[in-house]
Amino acid sequence: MRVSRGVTVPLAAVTAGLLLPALALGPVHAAPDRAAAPASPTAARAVPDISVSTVVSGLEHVWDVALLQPGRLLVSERDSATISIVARGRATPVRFPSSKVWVSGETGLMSLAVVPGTKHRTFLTCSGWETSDGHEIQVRRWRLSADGKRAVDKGKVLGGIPIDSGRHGGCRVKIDSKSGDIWVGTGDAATYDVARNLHSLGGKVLRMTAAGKPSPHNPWPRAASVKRRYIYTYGHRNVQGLARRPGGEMWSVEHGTDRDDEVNLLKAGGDYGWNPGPGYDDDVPMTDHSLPGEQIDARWSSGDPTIATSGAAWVRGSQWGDLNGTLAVATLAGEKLVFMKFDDRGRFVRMYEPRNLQTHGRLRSVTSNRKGDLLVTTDNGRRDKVLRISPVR
Ligand SMILES: [Ca+2]
Ligand SMILES: [Ca+2]
Repeated sequence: MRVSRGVTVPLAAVTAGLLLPALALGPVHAAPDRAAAPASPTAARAVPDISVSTVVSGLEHVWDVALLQPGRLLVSERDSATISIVARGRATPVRFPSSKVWVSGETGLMSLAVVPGTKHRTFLTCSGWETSDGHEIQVRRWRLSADGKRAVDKGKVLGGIPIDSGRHGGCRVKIDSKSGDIWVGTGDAATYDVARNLHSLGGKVLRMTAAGKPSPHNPWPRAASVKRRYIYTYGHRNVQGLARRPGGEMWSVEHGTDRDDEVNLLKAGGDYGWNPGPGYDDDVPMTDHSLPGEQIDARWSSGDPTIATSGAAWVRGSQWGDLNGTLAVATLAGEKLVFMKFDDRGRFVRMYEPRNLQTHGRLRSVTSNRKGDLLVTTDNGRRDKVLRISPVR
């Protein structure tokens, strides 16, 4: 079902309201904060004021944040291929063989995920990686020393994710806290024959067991092509965010071309319709229904222009008021954090854009902490930060 292809944010909200009047739970225009004129004072009061504080600053191209013990974070910086432990406002680099990380353009040291049940000692990275005959994207496993000063390489979890110039390297890794399954969102390497190619790991969402084997519940668990066994969904351009809705499905967030960023609800075996054709033609639709078979439309699309949607997390906790249960999405070109409300069936309802989350430049990743606060990374290139976003109680 085609839900919304709004051109601008308020229009998207209006469109959703027109299409789905019974589902417009508040004012149909985007009412980002108290400063916007509310159509319904009751609804406006249900959106809390939001406070922003700096967890750590002085970083460069912060890509991701993962939770260690309370008060401690693991943080990656893309271009310097740095992993740091952040505590009490200070970032202390972790020693590891960072010279093996392949850095170019959009690719470098990207996503992080701490493995549940390892006392916060084992974690995964998704990064560019030097190989004997070139470079690729790899998911690798690491073990932190007891003092946290170094990380021992525990080897490759999954390699062979393609990357060429460094453009469209993805890469998001998430671990299901219950099953231990590893999810990886990849980019298409800006190469035309990757995203729909079921023998390639690029332009996909992949799912593995905790041991790094293809999930036996994937759509093609016994495919002759081993790579195909890892695939959960395909036809993606450049997956930047993955977030499992509490009690529900995995969702992806990806970059559009010069239009149509997408938020997708993932269905096993689904084709999300990116096929840039010979020569890498960015003019084709982000979801091209003229392709053979069924293509699945985005649940939200930016329209024209893009805002470069990136990392995302579902917001948890009654302290968030109307924002509880929304998808918080970081945007790079848009330079803002937005909250997207979807109904129980995954249909877009409206967008909230708090004004004080529009003044921190490019935003890359969103992580929900144990209290339900959001940890957001900036990606401006210098003086980058990890921000804590919380509702004012
Ligand atoms: Ca698509
Ligand atoms: Ca079709």
